[in-house]
Amino acid sequence: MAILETIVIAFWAMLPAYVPNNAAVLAGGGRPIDGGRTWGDRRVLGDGKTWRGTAMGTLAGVALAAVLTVIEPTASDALGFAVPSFEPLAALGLAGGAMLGDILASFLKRRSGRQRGAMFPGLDQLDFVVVSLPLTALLATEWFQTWFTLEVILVVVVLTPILHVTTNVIAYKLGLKNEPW
Ligand code: CTP
Ligand code: K
Ligand code: MG
Repeated sequence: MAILETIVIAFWAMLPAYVPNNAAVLAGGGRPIDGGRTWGDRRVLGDGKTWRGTAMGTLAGVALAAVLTVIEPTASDALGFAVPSFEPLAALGLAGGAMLGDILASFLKRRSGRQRGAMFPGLDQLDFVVVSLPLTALLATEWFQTWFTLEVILVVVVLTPILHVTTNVIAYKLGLKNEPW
């Protein structure tokens, strides 16, 4: 498979996992998931993980997967190779897994003494991949095996941190995010 083709497929397949974090930034606020609870002298998750942000982020990812599924035949035709359409469970695994990964990362940040908004290089850029891919493999196994070949997974692991850093710097410069990571 040509490298450019692999990159396009990887990006397309991951879009429902990329959008939730950004949507959560825009839609976040309100009641924190941990309800303000602490474990020891630290918060369990912190004020940066809210019910509204999580729900809207997941919804945005699933909605995008639906749109991509509608335009997939046209896109595949125009590209000259097939890009994925999304089964409902694949959409849920990618979007929900991305939010879950972000929440688990915050848990690890609090446990390791990092305040809300502190950076955790590596984890910040890949937390949502680490959970969304296994969850999707579990929920939509055949779909996952069809699209997430070893080549696609390798491209995802390289492409995701680059995209993550770029979008977060843009969001920070636009005043949408408090930190550029
Ligand atoms: N957000 C949210 N719910 C989520 C994820 C994000 O409401 N599940 C919103 C919050 O307003 C959060 C912002 O998006 O402050 C930025 O997200 P993120 O960088 O993940 O959170 P941080 O505030 O940096 O907190 P943490 O240190 O826990 O990552
Ligand atoms: K994060
Ligand atoms: Mg942050």
